[in-house]
Amino acid sequence: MLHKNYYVELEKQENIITRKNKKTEEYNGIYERYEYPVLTREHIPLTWRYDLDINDNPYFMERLGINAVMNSGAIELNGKYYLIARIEGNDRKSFFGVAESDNGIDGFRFWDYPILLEDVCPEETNVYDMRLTKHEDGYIYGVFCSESKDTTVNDLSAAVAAAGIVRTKDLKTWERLDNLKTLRSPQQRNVVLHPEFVDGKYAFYTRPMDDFIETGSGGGIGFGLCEDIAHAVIDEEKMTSLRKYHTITEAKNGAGATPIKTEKGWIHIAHGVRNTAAGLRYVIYAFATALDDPSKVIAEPSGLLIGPRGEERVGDVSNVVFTNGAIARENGEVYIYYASSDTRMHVATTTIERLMDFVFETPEDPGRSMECVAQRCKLIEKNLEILSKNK
Ligand code: M1P
Repeated sequence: MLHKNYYVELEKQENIITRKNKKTEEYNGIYERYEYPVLTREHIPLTWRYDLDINDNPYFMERLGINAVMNSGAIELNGKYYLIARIEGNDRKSFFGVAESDNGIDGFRFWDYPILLEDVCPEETNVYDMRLTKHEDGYIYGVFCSESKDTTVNDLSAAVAAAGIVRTKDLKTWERLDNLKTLRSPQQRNVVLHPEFVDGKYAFYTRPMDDFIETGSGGGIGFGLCEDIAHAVIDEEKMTSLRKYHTITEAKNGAGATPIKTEKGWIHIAHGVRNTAAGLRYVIYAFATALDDPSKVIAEPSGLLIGPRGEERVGDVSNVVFTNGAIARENGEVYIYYASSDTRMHVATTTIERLMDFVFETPEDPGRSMECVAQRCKLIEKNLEILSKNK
């Protein structure tokens, strides 16, 4: 016999999972936002949280609760949409779980078990934020943050971030490879594997950091090549999208979704961070790099692509939107998956054509208020002329 509350909770969960998602009224011409998050802590199977044995759990208590579901890698495989979600337990430890949907905007359901990674680093305490790359070598790679305690300093909170690497062909069996070594950067987070070989080598977007939180001398998103993916070592890191004073990337930035190949260049959907009196504010921005040199920025539209709005602003780490996964379909549709405030997952939909138009036709940030106003006045002048002709 099962506890009666099991059936109550199961029905509530079923209602959330089967609820149809709908576009919000918000309009910007670039993408559509959706009413409901695509993944929340309520989507986590009851079997992961409760002990269903009525003798051992007579009050039907959550024994291993889940705090949040966020930053998810994304991939389309055999016509289905998959998110490799970052799931954070009540114990603060994150892990990964596969959620599957038929349409990418609702109906995401977790597989029976979370992913149990090979335990290869005894010092590794936490894992999170997996980026998925369908590489031209035939594997699907997952690159994630592998966090350990920094034992070199006398500070209980000090940590070291490195990039862990796994690979799979079916999202079921995962082979763990060596963590990425970047010889010139002490810490790494937000590392993304480029889907194609560059000069015959594996290419990574990196995020050099001096410290666990502060990027310090790290100037932005880096780029480096390595010969052997199973024992990945990067010596030199070139810079791609740079952090800039008084912009959305002033404090830090980091690669997000695996770059999307278009006829004009690789489109990157990344995150930028600035500091405020209320703490760090994370937004999502886009830029493009050259097809013949994926480290070279060729377009960087001004400002943010997605910023936290409404309920998205509030959560465990408020005022944050963060992406580490997007799906670009063969028919040109693009699904951008993003988490809000380190608490839940959302989707925004657009197309490759619209993204290209946004990235290549939106003017750049001129860098100073006066020049920004002048830029806006030029647009207004053009529009008033058009309106006067259309009276
Ligand atoms: O809390 C906001 C984000 O902080 C980190 O991003 P970054 O490395 O750029 O500071 C990540 O840990 C990310 O998981 C988190 O969402």
